Amino acid sequence: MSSSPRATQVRVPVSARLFDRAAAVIPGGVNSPVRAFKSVGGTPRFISSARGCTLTDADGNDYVDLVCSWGPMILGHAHPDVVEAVRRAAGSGLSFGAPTEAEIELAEAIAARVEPVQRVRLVNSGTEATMSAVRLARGFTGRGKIIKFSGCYHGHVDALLADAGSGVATLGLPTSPGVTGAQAADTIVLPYNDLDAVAAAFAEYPDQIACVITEAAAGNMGAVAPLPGFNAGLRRLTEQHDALLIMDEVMTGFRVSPAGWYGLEGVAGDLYTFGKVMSGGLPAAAFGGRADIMNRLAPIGPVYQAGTLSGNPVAVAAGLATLRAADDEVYATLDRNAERLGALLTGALTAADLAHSVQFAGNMVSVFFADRPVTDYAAAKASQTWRFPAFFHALLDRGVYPPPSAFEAWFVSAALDEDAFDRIAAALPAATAAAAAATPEGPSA
Ligand code: KE4
Repeated sequence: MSSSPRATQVRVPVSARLFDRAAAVIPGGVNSPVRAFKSVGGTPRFISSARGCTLTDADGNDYVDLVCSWGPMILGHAHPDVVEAVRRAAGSGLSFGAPTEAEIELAEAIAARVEPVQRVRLVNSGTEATMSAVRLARGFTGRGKIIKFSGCYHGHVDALLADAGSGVATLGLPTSPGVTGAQAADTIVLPYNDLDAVAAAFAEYPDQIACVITEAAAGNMGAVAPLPGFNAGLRRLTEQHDALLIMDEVMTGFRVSPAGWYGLEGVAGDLYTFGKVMSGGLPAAAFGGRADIMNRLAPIGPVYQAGTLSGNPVAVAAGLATLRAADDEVYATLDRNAERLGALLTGALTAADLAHSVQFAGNMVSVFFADRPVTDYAAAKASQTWRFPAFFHALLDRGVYPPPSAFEAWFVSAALDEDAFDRIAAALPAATAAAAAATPEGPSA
């Protein structure tokens, strides 16, 4: 598979060869679509190693990492405490199919940080977490319909792929073939940040809606924070109609504060989903919430949910070590780094006289080429996303690696240092110039 016509200043012959070889055995050459650079063009970088805030690709090029594995790496890569915890756990066995004390410790750590979470079940991915939480909400309420929001992404769950964000938005897929009408029929998709639409849906479907699932703060259409009162309004409407509120904190959880978005806003969900940071970058995730709801889960309740590797001791060790190392100074550094990145972006985009909205959802950052703040998916799609590929590649060519999509949040780590910010600052003038020179037709052939 050859890369698209985009030229890059950086030579990546090894990544190009690996991409061609990968495509011969892995669909699209990647194991998750957004990694394929489809919306920005060019050759995906095959990463050979990472340390601190630096990624190193197979050609030996270094990059300042602003993806952080899509969120997990708040401490930076190969943090010694995390690596040592993983090494020690691995040396005691990789998987037992039986309970371990460490799983209790991780569940306790999650519950201790997020006050509404009384019970936790560990799973292997955010998708499993949201799929399980929705099934539990339906089982608990006896209702079938669910509300989600356009542009929010909750993993590749059949019922939740409608008008989703992240890779679905990145690839411009309206939804996904293979999701049958029956599977999607009970999913009501509404505009994000629109409480009137939520109230109208509850009025239209009285006693039929099991839950509202929302990203506690949206990161999968780019960083779009809930407007003041939106989450509180969801809380009020779900309580009023005996439906459950599922706060999807897979992305925000333990990143935007020690208690995720809940720690910033204080609106309690009935159920939560977590992933990413709580896994330390290994495959672990969780869902949790009110004990009276969670106790409906097998083996003590009738709602079935299971997983061969759920609570895997090595993944749990990485998650525990990450949460334990994430002290107040780490969170203060994450917030400082996000603000500094945002200020550099705003300064460069303003100097280039480009219409822009640099937006935050806690310490998650995004750049929209728009002349006003983006508050929902329609506005995100209406922004000048055609400027993003040139902006992205100009940064990548200069050793800065942001998410390869206009519909993703940028993630800082506490490992970003002065050299990293110097490199970002040095790369931005060329990036904003490239964005300014871009046209809706894309790069000249
Ligand atoms: P996973 O199944 O990918 O572990 O988690 C799904 C998920 C659920 N909820 C939220 C709020 C999420 O952001 C995600 C996954 N996030 C994307 C990044 N935008 C994963 C990146 C990818 O698909 O490769």
